[in-house]
Amino acid sequence: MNAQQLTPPVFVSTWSFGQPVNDAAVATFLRTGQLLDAIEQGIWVAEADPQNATVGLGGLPNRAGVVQLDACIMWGPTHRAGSVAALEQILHPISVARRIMERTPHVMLVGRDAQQFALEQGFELTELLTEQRRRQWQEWCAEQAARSAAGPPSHDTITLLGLGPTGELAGGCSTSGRAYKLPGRVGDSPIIGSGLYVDSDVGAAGATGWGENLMRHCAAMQVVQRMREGLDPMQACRETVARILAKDRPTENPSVNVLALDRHGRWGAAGTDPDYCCAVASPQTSFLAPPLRLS
Ligand code: SD4
Repeated sequence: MNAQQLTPPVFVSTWSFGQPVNDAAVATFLRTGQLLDAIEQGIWVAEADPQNATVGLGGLPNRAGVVQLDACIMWGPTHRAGSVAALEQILHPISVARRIMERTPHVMLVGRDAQQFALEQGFELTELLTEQRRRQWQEWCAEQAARSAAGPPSHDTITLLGLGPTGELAGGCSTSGRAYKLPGRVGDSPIIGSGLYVDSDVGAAGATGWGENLMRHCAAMQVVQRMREGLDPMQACRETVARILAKDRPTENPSVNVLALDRHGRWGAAGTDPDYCCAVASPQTSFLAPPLRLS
């Protein structure tokens, strides 16, 4: 499959639930003309959806029954970034990440101190563990008592990349992380260069899947680096996943999935999850596309 190209503004995001996220991003961009607003408000859609078990409200909790969220945002033109990890009881971690980027000299805040920062910035506490997820967690706990081996974890992240008409690039990423993770565990998603990387000279890339298998390889940075060397986004994604597979020699699906958008409006995606797909949108079109599948 060859790389596709769209006229900006263009947005690409992970998984089928990326489609309403993209649509919100396009609508926000048409209304405000601000790419960062489009990224932030697009991601709000996934964060506020209680049916989404892997992002924000209604995300599956850690093994102590607490929803801990990771998110980051990156603005290509200034190469600035903001990130938050293990954040509890805040509905929109992507917005906290943006405040960190725009209002502090830092890139990343974590845990209780990140929550305190959010409260000082006017965010409110929200219970993110829904009754449905509490029941699922309790069932998981009962199964763990009966069988000591852990079942397959669920993992999906919303990663949204955007290109504006003047060539500006931005990206954001938000997740509740691996279901039933150890308290305090942080995955790839808030790590700049692992879950997300944006370089306006080249393009943007993001990752989704098993964070431990993505962050050991700086997956997003690898994709951008390959685009810098001349590969198109689809080739850069394929080469990155292939390199990770070659290095790790996995015996089972390592859940390594990546997504890219370059400064010309070309996009690409590749991954190992059978149901991984990417959502693509501009004011003219909105569709789901199958990525290159590797195993
Ligand atoms: C993590 N990569 O915490 C994230 C979660 C995820 O799809 O699901 N990504 O490991």
